[in-house]
Parts: sequence; C-alpha cells; structure tokens
Amino acid sequence: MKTGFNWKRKLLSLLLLFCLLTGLAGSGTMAHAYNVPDNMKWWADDKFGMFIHFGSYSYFGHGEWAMQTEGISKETYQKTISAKFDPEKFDAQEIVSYAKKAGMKYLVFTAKHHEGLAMWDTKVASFTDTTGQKIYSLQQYTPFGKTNRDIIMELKNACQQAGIHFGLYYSIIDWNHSSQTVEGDFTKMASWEARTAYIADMKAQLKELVDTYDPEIMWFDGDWTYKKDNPTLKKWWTKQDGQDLYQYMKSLKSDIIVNERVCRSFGLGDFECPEQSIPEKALSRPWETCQTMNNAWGYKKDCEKSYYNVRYMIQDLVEVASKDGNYLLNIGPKGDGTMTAGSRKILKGIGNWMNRYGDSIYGTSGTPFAKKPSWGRYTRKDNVIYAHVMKWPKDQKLVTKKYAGKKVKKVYLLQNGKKLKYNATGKKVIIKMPEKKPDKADTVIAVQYQ
Ligand code: H79
Repeated sequence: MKTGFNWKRKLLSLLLLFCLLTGLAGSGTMAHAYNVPDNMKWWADDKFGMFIHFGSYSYFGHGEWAMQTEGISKETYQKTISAKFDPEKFDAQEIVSYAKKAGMKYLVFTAKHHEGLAMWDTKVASFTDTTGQKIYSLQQYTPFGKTNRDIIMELKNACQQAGIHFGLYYSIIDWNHSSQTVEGDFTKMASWEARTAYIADMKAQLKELVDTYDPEIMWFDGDWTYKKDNPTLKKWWTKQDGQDLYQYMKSLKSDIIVNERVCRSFGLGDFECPEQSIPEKALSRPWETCQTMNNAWGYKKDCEKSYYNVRYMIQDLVEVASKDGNYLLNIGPKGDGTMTAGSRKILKGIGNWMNRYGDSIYGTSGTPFAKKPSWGRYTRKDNVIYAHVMKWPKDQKLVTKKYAGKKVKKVYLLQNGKKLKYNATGKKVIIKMPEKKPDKADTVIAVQYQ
C-alpha cells in the first residue's frame, strides 16, 4: 500500500512540474510570470498607464531637475520660477480624455517632485518658502492660488468618470524644504533633529494625500540618498526608513500599491520600476517601466523637437508586455497647463493602434517562449498566443513557435478577425500572411489554441 501511494504522489508531482514548465497550470487565464497579490490584479492586467510630470519647473521649461542642474538657489528658484507658475489652462478632462483615447488604464501624477512644491493645498506647516512665512504649495505660493482650484482633485474626478485608476507620485528628497540643501544628486540634512522632523512631516503630507485623494498607487522617488543602515546627514535615508514608509502607507490604506522606491534595491515595495529601460527578461515580481516620449519628464523646451515616433513607442510598449511588465508613459504639460503637440500626437497614434490591438496587451502575460522571434514579439492570454509582427516576412510566411502539447484552433488577424491559413507542424505554426502589412508598427496575429 505504502509504495502505491508514493507512486501516485510521484506521478502527480511530475504532472505538476510538466504543467508549470509548459505554462498549462490551472485552466482559464494564464498566470503571470510572477505571483500577483490580489490588490494588484487590476494593475497587472491594465498594463498601460499615463505618468504626468507637472510642477513649477514646467513654467521654467528646463526639465524638473533645473534647480539642481543649473545650481539655482532656493530663494531665486522660489521667486523667479515657482512664484510665476500659473497653470490656468490646466484641463484635467482633456488630459484624461487623451489617456483614455490612448488606451491607458491608470494615471500617476506628481503631487510633489524634488523641487518640493506641493501641488495640493497642504497644511503641513514646515513646508514653507525661505521666508518661513508662506506655505510652499500651488495654492498658497503661486498666483494660481487665487482660482481656488485643486487640480489633483480635478484629475482624480476626471479619472473616476473615465474609469481610469488614479495614483500619485511623491519625492522623498526635497530641495526646497528647510531641513535640506542640495548636494549633487543628493540632499544633505541640516541636523538629526531636522531629519526626524522632516520624516514626520513627510508622513503628515502623505496622510493628507491619502485622506483627500484616496490614490490607488503611491509612486515614490528621490529615495537614493540612502545607506543600508547607520545613516549620515548626507545619506540620511535607510532601508529601515523605506520599510517603515511602506508599512505606513499600508496602514493608511491597506490595498494601496507602492513602488520599490520607498528605498530602492532591497526588494521592498510591491513592484520594481526600471526607469527608461526594459529588462532582458520578465522580472520575478510585478514590474513597470516608466518612459518618456522625448527624453524629458517635466516640460523641457529643448526636447520639444525630439519626440520618438509613434511606431517606436508602440514597439516599446509591446516589448514591455512581452516580458509581462507594465508601461507608464509620461507627458510633461507646459507651464500654463496645456499638453504639448508632440504628446498629443503620440497618444493619438498609440490609441489608433490600441483600438485595434488592445486585446493583445490588456490582461496578457509575457511570452511563453524562451527565444525572441526575429520578426517581433509574443504575448499571450488564455488560450491565445499573440504574434506581434514588426518585420513583415517577404515570402508571406510567418514562422511562429507552436505551443507544446496544444492543438491550434484557428489563426486570425486581430484587427478584423479575418482567418489566415496555417500549417501546424511539430514545433511550428507557419502562417500565410497577407501580401501587404496592415500596420507599420506592429500587426498582431492571434493564434488560438483549443
Ligand atoms: O521623475 C523623473 C526623474 O526626475 C526622476 N525619476 C523620474 C521618474 C529621476 N530621474 N533621474 N534621476 C531622478 C536621476 C537620479 C540620478 C542619480 Fe542615481 C541618483 C544618479 C546617482 C544618484 C539613481 C540612483 C541612479 C544611480 C543611483
């Protein structure tokens, strides 16, 4: 009896191993390349979001790092840049309508970038200008305050109407806060007391943000002024601080999604965030690449002529999806709040593509195959493998890899369902392609299995 039982177990575990290896574990939705906690399922399925960099740096038009790269003093920055910032044409409805058109399903807005200007009406007293008299916020410090508008709430409401998830960005370093001075890429703390007080005040601001806007994602940045432990005044943030911050966010809102930059490189937070780069392979936990359209985050006049083309952006998104990642694509509105022409064009272009091919992105997991095909990329969902064809085969024959152990049911053009002839042999599905490629950037062929 004993031996029989062991045999069964062995067989079962072998079967399980086989299922895992071939990606057939369970039925229905194919698993992601990594474990996705329940609170992140929507995020992992959404795949595509909009990042918005908007602050008083947008008025200056030299990018969000201008204060540091151009060595501008706090006083000068505040008086000549922040005090002129008046985004009267900021139109949340329009921005969100562009996100929607582009097929983006979530949005992350810079509540406070490294410059330290709070884009909401913060009441936390220590966030003042250099006089110590005025709160350094969009509402209290800039001429825009007279409008009594709350652009974060405007965005949140527009997102809610459009069915788009809403998130906020918050920088841990703060160039204008009285506790810190800019030192290279870092900030230096004035004293240990200043450090303790700043961290407490930062948490108070984060509580304001969660209480007021109920964000679903908190996207931290400016965390690199850290040491693993034993902080100094220059490397004043630690892994422990990152862990505390993460726990704190969860205590404010248990299902909030927090990125790894509570203190990067220790595997903290809920997802990895490679910046303007795509890893070689799917990572071992949820991840998101954030990307610019023109090498600028905050509005930078000099970069307005150097947008990537729509094709590049689509292929970048597909590359990320083929590795089961998310794609957070940035726009940097101008100081008056208007969207740039370059960003509108790209969002429209991606939208045209997503209208036809969104099914090959949303809810998909990455390629099941180890090797990248020479003609493009794969994504998959349930029993469909999507072949993203970026290089059109000259002989009208597309050689795709066959899903081991499964039988092909049909092959069709995703844009219109038109069936294509194919020949499924041992390890390949060879597809007869139309003569002309329908889409320059990426034409998607669905290979549906039984
Ligand atoms: O908000 C945008 C940028 O302003 C911010 N992140 C995006 C989303 C950012 N981009 N680059 N940086 C910040 C520059 C950081 C550069 C460095 Fe470092 C910090 C170089 C050295 C310290 C990061 C940490 C790279 C190496 C270590």
